[in-house]
Amino acid sequence: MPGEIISLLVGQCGNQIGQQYWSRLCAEHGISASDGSRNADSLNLYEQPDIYFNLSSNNRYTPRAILVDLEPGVIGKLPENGLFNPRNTYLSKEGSSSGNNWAYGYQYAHDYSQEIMDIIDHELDSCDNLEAFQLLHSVGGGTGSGAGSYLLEQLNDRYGKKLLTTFSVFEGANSSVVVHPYNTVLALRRLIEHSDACVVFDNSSLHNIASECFVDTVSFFQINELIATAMATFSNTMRFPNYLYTSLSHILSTLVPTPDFKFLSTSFSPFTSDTVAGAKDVRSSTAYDVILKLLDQKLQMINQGTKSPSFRDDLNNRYLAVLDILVTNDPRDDLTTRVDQDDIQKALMRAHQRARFVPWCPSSIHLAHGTKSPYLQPNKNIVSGLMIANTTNVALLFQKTCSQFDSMFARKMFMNNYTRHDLFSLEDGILAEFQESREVVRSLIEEYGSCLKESYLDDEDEVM
Ligand SMILES: Nc1nc2c(ncn2[C@@H]2O[C@H](COP(=O)(O)OP(=O)(O)OP(=O)(O)O)[C@@H](O)[C@H]2O)c(=O)[nH]1
Ligand SMILES: [Mg+2]
Repeated sequence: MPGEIISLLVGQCGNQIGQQYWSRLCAEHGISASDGSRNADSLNLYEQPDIYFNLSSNNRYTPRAILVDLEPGVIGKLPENGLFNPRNTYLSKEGSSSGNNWAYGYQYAHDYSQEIMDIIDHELDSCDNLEAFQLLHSVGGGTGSGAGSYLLEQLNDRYGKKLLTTFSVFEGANSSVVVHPYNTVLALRRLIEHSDACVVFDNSSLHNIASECFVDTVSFFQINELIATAMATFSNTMRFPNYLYTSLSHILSTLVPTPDFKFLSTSFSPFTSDTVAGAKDVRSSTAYDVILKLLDQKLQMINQGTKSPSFRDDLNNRYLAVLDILVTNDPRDDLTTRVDQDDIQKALMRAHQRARFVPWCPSSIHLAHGTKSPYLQPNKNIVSGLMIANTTNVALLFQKTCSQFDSMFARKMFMNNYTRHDLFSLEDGILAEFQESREVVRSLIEEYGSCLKESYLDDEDEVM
């Protein structure tokens, strides 16, 4: 069996996304989302739910997930829910949020790190061969951002040989969190320094995509449905293994060419009522349509719709690596859904002509064949697909956040909120923290700029 993956759901956003993600995994594996039970008759030989679920002695599937928050709003209600393990939840003693303060979240996780790490260690005991940790969080608030940052440092320190991945939600254009540029830059430094891969979502783009594909007005629930669908398709080839991309390390070895360029974006098509509840109906889609549609920048969950003053056209969507996961009914069950290989070849040829890669990377789009869960309604007219792209677009997102950071930091706005915590109580200490984090992000953006050059790899040789 491929190695297990333990997820850390931190803060409101991380927990809300996590709960929708596991509802989806339950549906895809015929597991009851209310108590983790599963009808033994429904066991399918090909699936591997154990990567994400622990099967207990009483035949219940429990998510390999640890839920952390400082306020009880989201996870306080969980004991009523029989799916998650109540021993895997950590709620703050004070019961109040960090108030969108990265330093508060970071300090809190530092002070109570032993209790949180004990929960993680306990969960590890139920794994035979842990492959990865994955952090689900937002970077603009305080808990997911600050406590998430501290936990990443700790996990890297203690389990550095395991993969550390994140699903990180960035603020939208109309954010209600005024200090989100500070929290984001401080968290981004930890993602850069301590993770192996980060899948980035941007709430503005998700909002735009959701308003196109849902019948109702857009809420976080719907946005999270899109994220959960992308995440579930990301792990499809591990949970319904074929012969390729059956482990996270295999997927990442295709997508992450160097440790610097580990930020990934996703696009999905089509979101239909087949894939998410409440979405508009689409009658049919073919592999050909999907492969080409996935290159549409409007579908990118970090699309830079509005250009900021610092927008650099040269950084606009140059790929370093692309993996498409096409999902169809299982051909072992339904021979009529075999996708036409000629169709795929033709689409890939066109896609290769359209996609712009950086000059030193092989410009090839990798393709994996995913399997639609046998527990979901089969629909042989629909092929859906996820594109996971390593693209320079993330640098534009970081650059936009940095410009907002710079204009606030130049006036030292809201800084006193960050000095109220022991670890950062000295003004020099917090200033250094801000400046160093900003410098780490600046240097990454510069690296994205350099990687556009034909001579990028030769320049690296000179440095060495
Ligand atoms: N996509 C998505 N974004 C969310 C969700 N909940 C919150 N966010 C975004 O994340 C940002 C801040 O994060 P929260 O996750 O609420 O904050 P937190 O981690 O709980 O930290 P506190 O400041 O301590 O409450 C918000 O401004 C929202 O834009 C969610 O369910 N889905
Ligand atoms: Mg909160």
